[in-house]
Amino acid sequence: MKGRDGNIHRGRPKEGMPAMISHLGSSVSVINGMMMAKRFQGKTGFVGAASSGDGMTSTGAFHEGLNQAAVEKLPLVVALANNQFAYSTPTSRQFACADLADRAAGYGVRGYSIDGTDLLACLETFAEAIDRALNGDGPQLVVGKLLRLSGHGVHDDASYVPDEVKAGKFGGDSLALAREMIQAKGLLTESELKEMEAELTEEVETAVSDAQGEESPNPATENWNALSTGELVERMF
Ligand SMILES: Cc1ncc(C[n+]2csc(CCOP(=O)(O)OP(=O)(O)O)c2C)c(N)n1
Repeated sequence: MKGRDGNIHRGRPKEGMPAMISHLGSSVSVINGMMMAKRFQGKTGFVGAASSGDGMTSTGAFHEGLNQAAVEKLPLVVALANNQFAYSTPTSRQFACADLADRAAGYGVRGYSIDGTDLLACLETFAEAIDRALNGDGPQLVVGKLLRLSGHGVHDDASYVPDEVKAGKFGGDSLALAREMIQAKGLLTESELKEMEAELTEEVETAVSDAQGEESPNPATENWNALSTGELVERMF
């Protein structure tokens, strides 16, 4: 695929470029850092978004990140896809609470539990969560229940998913169900839907390609001052 820099990027980072092969648990802290930086710069009117799987919520990094976001009342919205399996581990071996959204209360965070295959429920819930985050309500944890219809990776045939789970309430294909709903409600015509899908695919591919085409940070020229200004550091030494 061709990035905005005109180069062809084939879905993998450039040679020698540090890459995060698994974001498991750490994405919340990265977003927190970006939001803290904006706060220090006096910026307002922004929301930070992080997405996670059910498995990621069992990592220490996720706990630390969400706790920090809650204490700092950061405008964070976490989209958590509970697809019932962390790789091949079923949720019964992953957490002991009745619903993953129950965890939110322990952090002092608002939790939402929704059917992740229901596009309208997702849109309404995220609109509310974003609004609350923007208006100073702190982090919002949205848990959507669904089923991963493929393996965790190309090497995984997902044969560990029982047939009754596939046939269960959340076993549908979210995209197919969204298309059906949009057409049943007459929200878009077939060709408008195809056009929108093509536009969104292009947008995502361009974003991935742009990110992969960016230069790595140069440690020698980066400003590493997190809590103080460069001016302050210069005055101290
Ligand atoms: C930092 C880190 N810790 C552990 C792993 C091993 N690991 C790979 S996938 C996975 C489970 C991921 O579960 P989930 O977040 O539910 O994603 P899904 O399997 O549904 O895609 C684990 C623990 C890893 N890749 N990286």
